[in-house]
Amino acid sequence: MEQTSKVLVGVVMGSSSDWEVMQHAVAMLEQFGIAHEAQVISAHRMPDEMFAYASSARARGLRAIIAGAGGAAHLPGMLAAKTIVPVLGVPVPSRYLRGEDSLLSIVQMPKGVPVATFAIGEAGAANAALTAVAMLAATDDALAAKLEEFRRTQTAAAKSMTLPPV
Ligand code: RP5
Repeated sequence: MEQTSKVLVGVVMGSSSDWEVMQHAVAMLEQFGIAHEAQVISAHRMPDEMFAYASSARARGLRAIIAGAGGAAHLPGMLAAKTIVPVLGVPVPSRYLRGEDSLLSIVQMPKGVPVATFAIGEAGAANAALTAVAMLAATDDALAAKLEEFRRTQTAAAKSMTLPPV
């Protein structure tokens, strides 16, 4: 998944079972041509690797980390505890509580250690990527133009929506 240019956004998730949701973040980054990487890093099952990833993120040039996890979703918060690179948290739907557990685990960070938390599931994953794009677009006019075009296309699609007769 790693690209040739310098990786700007890291996408991590607690399990390969999160991929179904998190692939939507990766697809959006690819749509905008953002150099990224994607891998499994489990907070509970790979704590040393998680700490190493967070500790080295800034020095490696990452400008944002998109972190998805389900259930007791500690990955985004623990990454945020170890780096000042912005962490965008995606609650992955869980088997028993439909991702409400994931959402609450990610969103309720203590004051001083922020995780920007998105919607549960696919929309959250895509929007986390779009937020990373917007952050990068602050210093990249070509990327900003692409993002404006994306929004225009979306608006045009909504305007052309019709409803079936009653
Ligand atoms: C979390 O536990 C992962 O993020 C995943 O959402 C959940 C279940 O993981 P698996 O049992 O499918 O590996 O750590």
